[in-house]
Amino acid sequence: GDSVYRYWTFNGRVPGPFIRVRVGDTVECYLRNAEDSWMAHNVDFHAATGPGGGAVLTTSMPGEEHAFRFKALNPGLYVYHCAVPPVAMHIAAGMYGLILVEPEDGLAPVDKEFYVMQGEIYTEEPFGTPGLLTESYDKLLNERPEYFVFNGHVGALTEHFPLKAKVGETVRIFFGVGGPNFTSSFHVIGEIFDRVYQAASITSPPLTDVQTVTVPSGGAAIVEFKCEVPGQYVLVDHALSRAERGLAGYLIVEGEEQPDIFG
Ligand SMILES: [Cu+2]
Repeated sequence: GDSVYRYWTFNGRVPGPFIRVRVGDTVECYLRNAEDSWMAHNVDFHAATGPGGGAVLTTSMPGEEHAFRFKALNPGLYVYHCAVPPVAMHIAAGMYGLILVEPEDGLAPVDKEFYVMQGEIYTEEPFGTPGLLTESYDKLLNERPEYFVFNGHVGALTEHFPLKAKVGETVRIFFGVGGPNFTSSFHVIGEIFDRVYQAASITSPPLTDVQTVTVPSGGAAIVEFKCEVPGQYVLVDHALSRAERGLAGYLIVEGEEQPDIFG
């Protein structure tokens, strides 16, 4: 049977919605906490300049709505998350996402863009136990997750929604780590990142020809590469024990074999 985990979410999904604005934009955020919610929630945008990234201004008890606005001063790819204490619990429960602040001239065009976030799930039951899982506050505080996941659940980017591209296309992955605790060694097996915007700094020149990029909890990176050879590629955190706890995604590249490059 399936393992089931009761998430807390932004807009019913994990990660939360991908938000895309431009530097200089004023972002208006309305946070409404559902009537049947169990507790207060809020949102801290790492893209915001101001106390708590908006956490205090948006703190909402069940049934309440609060709004605030911020001017996006710095381009980049930023994490947002709930910041109600214990913050690690709200993040582990699924309350994280990414907001892209594009530079004045936007990002260079690519053929495909993807949104991938890494997170951890802490449960009383061991990895793979079927049925409704119980969150473990003890394992959370000891940083002993049972699950590591891309986009919210085991299999999200493998059997359910693999990334897809064609030979010759350029791919951009907006990669973030919700965490709450573990740094990712993000890698795509069989590919080399042509460009990496390390720490998601878009205003710095990208690194070129990179195998693995370190992405801290509460941080992000943008990676770009051309798909030259068809086949199945595997997104991983190269701390590969985590692959045994659910952390993997597929990029499926379709097209003609390229025996002069690989074969
Ligand atoms: Cu929350």
